Amino acid sequence: MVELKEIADNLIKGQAPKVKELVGEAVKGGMDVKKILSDGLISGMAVVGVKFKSNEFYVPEVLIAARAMHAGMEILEPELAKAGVEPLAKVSIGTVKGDLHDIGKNLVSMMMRGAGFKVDDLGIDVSPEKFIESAKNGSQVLCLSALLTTTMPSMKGVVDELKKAGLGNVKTMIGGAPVTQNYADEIGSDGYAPDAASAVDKAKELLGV
Ligand code: B1M
Repeated sequence: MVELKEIADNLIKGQAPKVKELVGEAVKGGMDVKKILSDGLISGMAVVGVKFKSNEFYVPEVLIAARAMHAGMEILEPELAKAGVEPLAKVSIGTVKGDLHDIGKNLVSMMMRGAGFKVDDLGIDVSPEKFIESAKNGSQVLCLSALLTTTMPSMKGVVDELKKAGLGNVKTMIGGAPVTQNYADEIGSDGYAPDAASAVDKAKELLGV
C-alpha cells in the first residue's frame, strides 16, 4: 500500500513521474481521494511553502515541486470530481493592466492550487473589467500582481471598480515586488502578501477557511 508521506516527500523533491505513479497506485488501491490530496499533495506543497519562506528553497525548487504537484493532480482531478470533493474556495489571479511580469504570479497560482484552491489564472495585462467579470463568475478572492511602480495604480482601479459593481463582499489581495501592506491599506485592498506561501495563508485568513 502506498504511504501518503512517500507522495509528499517525492513532491517536495520534485519527482514528477514518481508522484504521478504513486498517486495512480493509491487511487487504484482504493485510498480516499480526499486524503491523497490533503495528506499527500497538499501537505507536500505546504512543506515547500515553509522552505520557500525560510529561504531553504528558491524559485526553481518551487517550480519543480509545482510540476510534481501538477503530475499528481492530472490523475487525481477526475477522481476528485467523481467523488464530489469541493475546492477550498475559488480565487482569480492576474498581473494587472500594463504589466507583463508573470513569474511571481505563476508561483502564487501554483501554491494556491497546491493548497486546495480552485484558481482561475487570468494571465497578464489584465483589465479591471476582466477581474470584475471573474468576481461575477464566483471568484471569492481576486489576487492582483504588479511588478512595476507604474502599474500599481491599476490595482486601485480594480478595488474601486469592484466596489462600484456592488461586489464589496469579494475580497482583494495584492502582491509583487514594489507593493507593500501600506499600499494595500492606502487603496483599500483587503490583504497583502509578500510571497507565494504567505498568499495562501492570507487567502485562507480572509475567507476563514
Ligand atoms: Co522587468 N522589471 N521590466 N522584466 N523585471 C523589474 C520588475 C525591475 C525591478 C528591474 C529593474 O529595473 N531593476 C523593473 C521595475 C522597476 C519599477 O517599476 N520599480 C522592471 C522594468 C523597468 C521592466 C521594463 C519596463 C523594462 C523595459 O522594457 N524597459 C519591462 C516592462 C514590461 C511590462 O511589464 N510592461 C520589463 C520586462 C521584463 C521581462 C519581460 C524581460 C521579464 C519578465 C518575464 C516574465 O515575467 N515572464 C522581466 C523580469 C524577469 C524582471 C525581473 C528581473 C525579475 C522579476 C521576477 O520574475 N522576479 C525584475 C527585477 C527583480 O525583481 N530582480 C524586473 C522573481 C519573482 C518570483 O518574484 O515577481 O516579486 P516576484 O514575485 C514574488 C512576490 O513579489 C510575490 O510572490 C512571488 C513569489 O514569492 N507576489 C505576489 C507576486 N505577485 C503576487 C501576487 C499576490 C501575492 C504575492 O497576490 C495576492
